[in-house]
Amino acid sequence: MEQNITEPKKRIFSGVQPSGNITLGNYLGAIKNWVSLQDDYECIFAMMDLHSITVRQTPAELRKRTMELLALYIACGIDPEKSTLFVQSHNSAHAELAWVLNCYTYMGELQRMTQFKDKSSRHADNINAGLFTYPVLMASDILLYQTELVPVGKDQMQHIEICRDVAQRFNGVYGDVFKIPEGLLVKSGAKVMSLTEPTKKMSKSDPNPKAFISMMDDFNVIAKKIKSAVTDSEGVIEYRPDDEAKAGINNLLTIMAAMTNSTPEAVAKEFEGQGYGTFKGAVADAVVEAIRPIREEYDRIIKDKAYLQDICKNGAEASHRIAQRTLKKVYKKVGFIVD
Ligand code: AQP
Repeated sequence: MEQNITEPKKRIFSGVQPSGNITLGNYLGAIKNWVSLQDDYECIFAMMDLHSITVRQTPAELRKRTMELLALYIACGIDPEKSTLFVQSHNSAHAELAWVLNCYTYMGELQRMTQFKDKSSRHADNINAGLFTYPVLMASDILLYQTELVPVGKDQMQHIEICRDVAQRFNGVYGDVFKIPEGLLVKSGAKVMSLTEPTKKMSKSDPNPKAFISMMDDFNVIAKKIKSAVTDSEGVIEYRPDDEAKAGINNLLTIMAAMTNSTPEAVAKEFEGQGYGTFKGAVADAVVEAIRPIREEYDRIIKDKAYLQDICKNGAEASHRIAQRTLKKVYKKVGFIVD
């Protein structure tokens, strides 16, 4: 994606919640794409800990996973010299703008959100207001930085839409306060599905560990999970995205395509006439070989606590500087006293 070098770089914001160990879905749908965008855009990536407490977390584990997530970002290829990396809760502007935008978002809009419906059915004992207003905090994350592009997986596109609606509504009342962002999807891997229920998306908080591949899984566990992934009894390797009966094979084709920078159709052609066992073996090898160098890098980085803390500190300062400009503007527009 080339830009005219005389123009300032467009800004990108995205993040992942430290709500579990990152899955292959998070990697293929989001992080892998971020890596390739770093040279052409001004990138800001956060560890979204504020979002993660919409579901109960164990405090010590959340702290640990937040730093592990930072180490994993870097191990995946996010370069702290090129991109700003910070912990969401280290910048209070996110929560502050979210309060204001809560007052410009309608209950009806939030009630339509698939993620709310899904998570409230999975956590029926804890349907808290944060779970409901999650998209408003996400809109604040994005709008604070006058973000132009948000590289996310397909599951988050509905939240990007509501972010755009709220921003346009606010701008409609107060003038051009926010840049209207656009979502950016990868070609292959925008929605990686569960290995046990392939009509459902792969999630790091899935209670069944066989459903997802964690970037932290042992390599033999990864291979085993892929080899026992649910498929169908037809025995034909063909990409039929609209056929639910082929959801398992479609998913493995999508994963293989994302791993090899190909397309599911091309992968299906390559494995035409072969058995599911052979194909699953090849997918397992491709996934393990892609994760291996990331894990080696991760093992090295996670030991250097001072380095990671330094990145968090610098990232918090940099994000604060940008976010404050937007927050002050918003406060002024709505009538707060700003010095
Ligand atoms: N299955 C997926 N396929 C492709 N992309 C995915 N993403 C998530 N799951 C898939 C993308 O990963 C980024 C970070 O997601 P998140 O952690 O902010 O929240 P999420 O979308 O709710 O991810 P999970 O794994 O399902 O987390 P839990 O289980 O905690 O809810 C986003 O860009 C997302 O699109």
